[in-house]
Amino acid sequence: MNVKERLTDVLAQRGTTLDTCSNGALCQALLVALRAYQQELKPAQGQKKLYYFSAEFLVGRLLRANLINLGLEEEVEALLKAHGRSLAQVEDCEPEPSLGNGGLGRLAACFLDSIASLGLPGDGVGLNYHYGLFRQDLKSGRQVELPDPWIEDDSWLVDTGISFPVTFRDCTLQAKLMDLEIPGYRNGVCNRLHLFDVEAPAPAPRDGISFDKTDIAGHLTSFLYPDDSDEAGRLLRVYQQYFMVSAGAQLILRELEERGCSLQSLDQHVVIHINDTHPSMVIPELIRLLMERGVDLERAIYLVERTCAYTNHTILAEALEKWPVHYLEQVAPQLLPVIRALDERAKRHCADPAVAIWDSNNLIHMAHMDIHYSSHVNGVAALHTEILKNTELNSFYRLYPEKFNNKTNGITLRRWLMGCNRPLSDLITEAIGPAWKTDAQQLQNLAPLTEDAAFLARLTEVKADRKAALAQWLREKQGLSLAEDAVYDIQIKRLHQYKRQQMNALYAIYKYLEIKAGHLPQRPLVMIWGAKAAPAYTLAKDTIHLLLCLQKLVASDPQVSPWLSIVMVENYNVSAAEMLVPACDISEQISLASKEASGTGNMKLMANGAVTLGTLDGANVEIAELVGRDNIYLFGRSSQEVIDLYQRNAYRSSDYWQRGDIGYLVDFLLSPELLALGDPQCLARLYKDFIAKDYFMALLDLRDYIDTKERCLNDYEDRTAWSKKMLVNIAQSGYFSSDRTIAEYNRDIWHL
Ligand code: 26V
Repeated sequence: MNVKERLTDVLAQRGTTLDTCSNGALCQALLVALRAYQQELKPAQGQKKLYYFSAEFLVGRLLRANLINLGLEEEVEALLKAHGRSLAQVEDCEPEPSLGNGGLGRLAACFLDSIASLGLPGDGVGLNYHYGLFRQDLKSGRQVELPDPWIEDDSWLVDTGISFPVTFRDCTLQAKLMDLEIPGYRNGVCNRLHLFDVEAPAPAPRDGISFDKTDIAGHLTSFLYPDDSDEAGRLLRVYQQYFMVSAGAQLILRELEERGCSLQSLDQHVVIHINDTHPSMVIPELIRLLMERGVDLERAIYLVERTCAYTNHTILAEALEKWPVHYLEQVAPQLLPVIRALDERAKRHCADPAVAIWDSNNLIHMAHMDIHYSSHVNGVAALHTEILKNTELNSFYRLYPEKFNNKTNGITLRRWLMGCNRPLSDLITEAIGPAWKTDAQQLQNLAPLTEDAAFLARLTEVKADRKAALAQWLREKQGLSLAEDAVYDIQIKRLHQYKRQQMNALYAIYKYLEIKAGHLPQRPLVMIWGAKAAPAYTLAKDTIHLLLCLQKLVASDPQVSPWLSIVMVENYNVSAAEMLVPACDISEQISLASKEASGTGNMKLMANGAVTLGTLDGANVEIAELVGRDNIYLFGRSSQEVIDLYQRNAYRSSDYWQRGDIGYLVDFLLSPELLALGDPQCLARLYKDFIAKDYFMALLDLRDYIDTKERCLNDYEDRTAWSKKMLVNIAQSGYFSSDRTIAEYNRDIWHL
């Protein structure tokens, strides 16, 4: 049956037709039709199979991505069009599975796409959160968190009927295996994302996102790891982690047996990738399960170490998980003898307390366990890996230099160019043919077109169209009216001080005051932020408050509003990113150097023709090398200078505040204009943080940031020169295809 027959069949069963059904019903029918398609495809085969363990898979909407990979996008688009329907409107009815916080979870989703598209045998293992990350409403100047359900009667989830018992200290729960299918790009392969769920999930909390965190049986899979600001939240997180790894490890052993392989050859047939420390308990759990099946401890350790590989995604100390021993005692006491043995063995190898698994405060260092007992450890961009080796994990690097390697992150261009920006994708294909879709390095064939005036004009036109589409979307969603001939300056990522949204807010104040003083820009500037703040992260929420106050201040000032717009996008998620990324002119990648492990938004924006304004941090370093200094705007202190400042404890933000050229921007937080609009307590807290602490050194780089951004805006006015910069960025973005990243993981680590 072709897709048209399948779809009409499904609709007929539901008593409706392509001409009469609602967009929502059409969306569901398409989903059901595609699922049937996918179930006929085969998983990639091989001697060895990868299990990619991650607490987050931020897959986003699946309808268009699956249509693209199944090779059905154009056929379905034409079919819908023939009936006066639009795929864009239909896909808007699909609830987004927001099963991740940000970069780490989205990376895992891009990786699954590339693993399947390269035809590699590899499945994801994670949790089936019913509400994922909270939905963010912006009300009265504040973020309000609400549950965000995505599972409907028709969902992409396939109930496998398989379940595994997971035994906690106080109870045993069945882990039900629900799968999402992951089709490869037009290659007949369909791998799987295994999401474990509890059997009897509790209903959604009615009021916001608070719920009984001690109801483990009901709520274990309700939310993507909830608030860790209280003990019940942290404990629930340990329950989630153990549930995921125990069920995942049992699945691995079951499949090993089904393939007729012996436990003794585990490392020949299985590779386990540990995505950050959330799945780290898979190491002791798998050792425990092997021992239950008769393998002795030393042999089990040997096998598991050779099977596991670990990726580190951050150098921020507060983000490195350390669980108190009594949490593990409460959740899964059966792991403690194994962890004790692993720790003693590690201590025999090296007595340095800096590398202990079980420290003198009875904390278990998950990353330390990963490094001692994995065969490979990698960072996610060149600079990040160097910092791990030379600074953060130096003691480990000296112990195990051969384990450390770099794997620079990547993104799937199938979603982040073909999916979200068809006009650009088609323009590229018209110029260089379609081979770039499976071999992204071929985007470099665009480079000679920097001399082709007609092509550059079309590129500029596509960008203008995407900006108009974004403006239209924001008009419908948020009632905004944005100038379409403006420069679109965009910062989209989780809200965190190290990412320095607050520094960008100070630039907005600078621009506002300049305009008030009669220094008008050459064209309007639209500044856009999209960001969720962790529910208990006060300063992040204060920053959202500041941005919303500035949005109001500017919008209500007729002298300023023709020249400047400040926009906080509500509920920034993957679907919003798909609207924002194609429309961006200036990509804000302004983290404090050394703090952003890689960034992946930087890559998505670059591939869509945005020019980066950034620090030499994370993968920005590699972007700068690829595009050259003329096609990126760099500013700020280097990672080494920042690391030295921390080591010498030598940064005093008050020194910078006292300088006449930036202090007044901070002082504006307590101006009568802002105090009239905002909450004095929030604004004062931010103000005080800037002058008395500023741990992530926004004031250190502010002057350079303002000057560089002004230069960038000025350069934008040479429209031809700017369009060349856009094109160089697109042409060089092929390196950041996750196909390249995954090929490297496979070549150096997995050997599938
Ligand atoms: C976690 C937490 C949790 C506690 C509060 C503070 C905090 C700060 C950061 C994190 C990050 C956890 C790991 C993570 O998401 N890392 C991101 O991984 C991306 C994919 O490798 C990478 O591009 C981002 O640079 C990195 O921040």
